[in-house]
This record gives sequence, structure tokens and C-alpha cells, in this order.
Amino acid sequence: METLTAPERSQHYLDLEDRFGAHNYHPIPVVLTRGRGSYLWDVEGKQYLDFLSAYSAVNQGHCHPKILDALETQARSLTLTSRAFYNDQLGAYEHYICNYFGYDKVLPMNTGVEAVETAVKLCRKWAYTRRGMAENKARIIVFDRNFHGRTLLAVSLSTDPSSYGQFGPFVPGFEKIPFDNEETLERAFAGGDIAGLLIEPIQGEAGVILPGDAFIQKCRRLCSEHGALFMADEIQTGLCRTGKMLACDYNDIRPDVLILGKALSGGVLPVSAVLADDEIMLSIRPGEHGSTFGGNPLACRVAVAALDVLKEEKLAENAFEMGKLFRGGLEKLKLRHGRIREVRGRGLLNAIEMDVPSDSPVAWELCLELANRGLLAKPTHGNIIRLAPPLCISNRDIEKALDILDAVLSQ
Ligand code: IF1
Repeated sequence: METLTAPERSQHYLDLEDRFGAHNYHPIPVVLTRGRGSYLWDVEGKQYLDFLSAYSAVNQGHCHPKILDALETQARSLTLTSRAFYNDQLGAYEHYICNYFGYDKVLPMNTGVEAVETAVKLCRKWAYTRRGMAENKARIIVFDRNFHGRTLLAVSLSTDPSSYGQFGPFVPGFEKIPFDNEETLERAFAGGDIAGLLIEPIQGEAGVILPGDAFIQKCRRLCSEHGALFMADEIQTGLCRTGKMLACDYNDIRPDVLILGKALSGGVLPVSAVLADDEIMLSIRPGEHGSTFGGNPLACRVAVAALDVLKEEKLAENAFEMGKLFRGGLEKLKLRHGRIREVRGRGLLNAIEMDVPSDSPVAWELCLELANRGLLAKPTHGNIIRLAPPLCISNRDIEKALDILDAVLSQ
């Protein structure tokens, strides 16, 4: 490999993935080999500021030493027992995370979408066994332009043809209504048999869409009034990303079911979780749900370290302050360049919407140029660029990112 010159070196990896990997992604053509904190390096030795954070899975920064220590230590003693037996890590983790978020119990899973699936199963089981709803009649409210993952259940909830197209038939029992519209929300509840409501407190994939405070509070209130479960998918918005521990904290909302993933492991391995109180969680009985790796000792040890780091390093506070600084700079760029239609976000979950049609190639081209100048980001839809660095980012690096954005937008 030493003989390859720079472009060929990267091309070698692109060719391997093209030849032997499924074509289910269209990545930005950079080949990364090392990460630390807010930085990534590619195989050419080029350094980047990471403004995607693996879609908010590395909130704590890449390869956080404390999280890696937990991984290494546990990996040398016991990685997996399955739930056929007990182990000395799971109970300690369950105790820790239930106290951390204030719930009676946790059901540990692996990927985010598995946690979403778990929440939906829990909601239905609870509706039939605790609320006496007629079997197979449970309906769950979901919102237009949601993103909850890629399984057949998750795409059954989706209103995006690129997510659900030609994957039918779909899972029934969901009421899809507009996000941030109080009238359609009230009508959906009036339809009856509503067992739950599943919401992203900020819609990430849709392009960092924030609902009005009144709307999300009304979701909470109507769930309470109709005896339906308010289920918050905080897989992307949670764990300090929006400047508070949970995005729901901005409205003092306590979800009945809290769904976490991604940064729950600091990006080290898949760890997700569903938290709820006994009345809900105990509606699933032994043998009715689970997963081979769910709650494995390695994941438990890593998750405790990842959650520790969020508090020890005050990452919510830093996300809040750096987010304010970043959006202030983006608003200046909007005035200076006029090509930005809107700046949106909370904490360090931000996006710029360009003043071009949603099927335009502009956002992609901008991201290629940003990469050339050392900033990694990826468009969500043709005209929106999500900008979400690790929460440990410094103000100096926020300023550096703004300078790079300014230079690219000036071109
Ligand atoms: C990909 C999107 C983001 C999520 C929310 C559940 C899941 C996700 C709110 C499922 C996952 C990831 C998936 C990833 C890209 C990324 C993404 F663009 F796909 F939509 F972040 F916005 N709920 N989102 O954001 O979690 O099963 O993936 O662990 O490549 O598909 P997962």
C-alpha cells in the first residue's frame, strides 16, 4: 500500500466497498482511519472537523479515553452471557441508568430501531393487558416526515417514499398526522383506540424541524387525558445533543416511554434502551421479548462510562453555549450570503436550509467542498445540511467551522 499515491490510496477503499459492499448508501468520498474528540483523519493524513458525529452517536467525541478504558477492561473479562444467565454488569447498569433518568425500569437493546420496535411492542402489550383495549385494535399516532429507523416496522411509520417504497406490505395500526398541527392532533385522539404517540422531540432526518412548544405540550396533555403513552424517540436528540440532557426537558415533559440509542455508548458499540415505569414495563412478561446482545456486559460497562462522561464533562452545558455561538455565526452567514433560507436548531443539533429546491444537488456539492476544506457534514434532503459536531467541541473549532462555511458559501 505504501506505493499508492494519495488519491489512489482512498480510491482503493472506495473500489473495495463498491465491489463487495451492498450499495445501500451514497457516502461522501472520504476514507477515514482515525478519530479523536471533534477530529477525524483520512487515509491521506488529512484532518477534518466532524460535523456529523455519526448522526449524534459520538456526542462524547471520537474514541473517548474513559469509554475505551471501560471497553478494554470489560472485554478482557466477559463480553456476552446472553440473558439465559445473570452477570455482574447488567444489574449495576440497570440501577445506574434508571436513577440517571428517573424511571423504574429499563429494557436494554442494541440498535436504535430495536428500541423503537421494543417501545411499540410495549405500548401495544400495555394497552391490551393493562388498559383492556380490544386485541389488535391499538393505534399509535406518528408524525409526517418522521424517522425511526429502517426495519419494516419503522418504514411502516414513514411518510418518505425513499424509506418505505417497494418494501410493502406494511405493519398496520398507525395514525400518521402532520407534525406541529394541533387540530389534526386533536382529531386523531378523537378517533379512539389510541394506545400511544411516538414523537421525535426534534425531527432530525426531516431536517432539524422543531415543533412549537404548545404543540408538544398538547401531545403530552392529550396522551394523559386519553390514557395513551407519550413515547419520545430521543435516539438522536437525547444525551445532551440539544443543550439539555433530553430534548423533552425544554418543555419539562416526562415521557411515559423514553427511547435512547447512539451516544448511549459514545459511538463505541451499539447500545440502546427503553425506559418506563413498572405499570408499563411489567406488561411484558419473561420470554415475551429480548435480544441475544441486549444488555451484554460489554455494553453495560461502556454505557455507564458514556453516561458518566456526559455529566462529568458538562456536555449539555457546552452544547447549549456552543450551539448559541454557532447559530449566531450561521445567522451572520445568512445575512452575508443570502443563499441560506433558514438556520434551525437547538444546542448542537443544527441545520441550514439552502434557498434551492429540495431535489437540488447544491447541498451535496457544498458538502464536497466543505470536505475539501476540512469540515465533514452530509446533506439531509437536497437543500438541507445538518451540522452537528461532537458536544466536546471548543469555541475555537466552532469559529473555524464558521470560517470554512463562509469560504465555501463565498465561492
Ligand atoms: C442510517 C437518518 C439520522 C434516528 C431516530 C431511530 C433511529 C435513528 C430519531 C434508528 C437513526 C440514523 C440512521 C442512519 C442515519 C441516521 C439518521 F438520516 F437515517 F435519519 F440520524 F437522522 N430514531 N438515525 O435518527 O437508529 O437503528 O440506526 O441505530 O444510516 O440509516 P439505528
